[in-house]
This record gives sequence, structure tokens and C-alpha cells, in this order.
Amino acid sequence: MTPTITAFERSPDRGKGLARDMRVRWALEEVGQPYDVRLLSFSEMKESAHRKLHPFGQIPTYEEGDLILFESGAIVFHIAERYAGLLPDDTNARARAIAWMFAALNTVEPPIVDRSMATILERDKPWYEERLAFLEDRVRVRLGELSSRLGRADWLDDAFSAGDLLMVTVLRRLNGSGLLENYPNLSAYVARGEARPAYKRAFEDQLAVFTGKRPTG
Ligand SMILES: N[C@@H](CCC(=O)N[C@@H](CS)C(=O)NCC(=O)O)C(=O)O
Repeated sequence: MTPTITAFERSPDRGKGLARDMRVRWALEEVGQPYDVRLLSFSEMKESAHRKLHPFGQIPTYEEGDLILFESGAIVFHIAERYAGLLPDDTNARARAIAWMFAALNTVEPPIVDRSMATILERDKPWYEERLAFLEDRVRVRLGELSSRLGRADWLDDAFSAGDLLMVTVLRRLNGSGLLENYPNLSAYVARGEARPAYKRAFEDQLAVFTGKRPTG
């Protein structure tokens, strides 16, 4: 059964692939599973029909037969469990990859999202500059720790996994901040993720929603 996911009809990032449907698209491309996309306006996301799928009125969601999921991490985890290619077979390696999935969403993403929300919602506040400096310090702490752990490795735990997929999408949210560039191994790590054919297909597909052009490949 072909799953259906939801995405923004008009992404606020204008097709830069920062919205969280990108993670789900990338995961589905990595495992070679075709999917359909239902695009939603902001008002449709808040209507009861969509809230039946997503209690918080957000994207992405995932529908596959009787199964309805929300939360990008849960959706990527489901895809990784259902199809081969995103989690190792070895039990311990699999558990470590899952730990990296949680680390991406629970430890690295929150300070990055706090920073970007401040730049959107608090820019005109008198405390903005001081708060931004504080939030950026918190991001730098996490980036420094992640950079130390990654070292010279290509991926977080040997082979590419759903943990890397989520971590790369989380780090991409720093695009334009100038923060990631201070950690060359993390910049290279993100570039390595973006160079994967599955990533490129997912990116082109989400961009096509914004440009109105269908991807050529
Ligand atoms: N923790 C959720 C966050 C979902 C989320 O924040 N989605 C954004 C798009 S990336 C959204 O729908 N924003 C519109 C809104 O919250 O009204 C997940 O990972 O799926």
C-alpha cells in the first residue's frame, strides 16, 4: 500500500527543505518506497479533518492503510523498521542507531529550534540581541560535543542510518546562521548527507511543490 504524507502547500522556507516532511520524504527515498503527498494550507492544518490525523494541527503526517502517524521521528522510525536500509541488522548497532535518532530530536534539535524561533518571533523585542547570544551559545555547546564525537568518521555509528538522516536534517536548520561553519567536520557531514541520491530526490520533490516544476529525474 502506497503511504500518503502531508506537507505544506506553501512552505515558509520557500523550498529550502527545512520543513519536517523532508525527513519523511528522505527516509522513504532511502528505502525505495513510493509515496503520495497531500499538500495543506495553514488553515487546513488547523481544521478538524487534519487534527484527526495530527492532534497539534501540524505536518508531517503519515497514512498507510489503517495506520495514521504524526511526529516526524516516529514516522521515520516506522519506515526504518518496516523497510530495510535505515537500521542495521545487528541488535546492538540497531539500538545505537535508535539512540542517535533520539539524540538528534531530543538533544540537538531543541536548542536549534529555540534559536530559530527567537529569530522569527522575538526580533523586535528589546532583549533580542542578548537572548540570541545566549541561545547561540547553547547551540555551540551541542555542536562542539557532536563534532568531538563524530571526529573523522563519515557517520555517527559506522554505516549511515536513520540516526544520521535525522541528525543531518536537524543540523540543516542552522543554514544561514553561520554557526555550523565553525565545525568543518559537521559541515562535511551535512554535505555527505545531502550528496546521497535519496536525499537529492527528496529535496527536488519538495522544491517542486514550491516552484511548481515537476522534477526531471
Ligand atoms: N515534533 C514535530 C514538529 C512538527 C512541526 O513543528 N511541524 C511544522 C512544520 S516543520 C508545522 O507544521 N508548523 C506549523 C504549525 O505548527 O502551525 C515533528 O517532528 O513532526
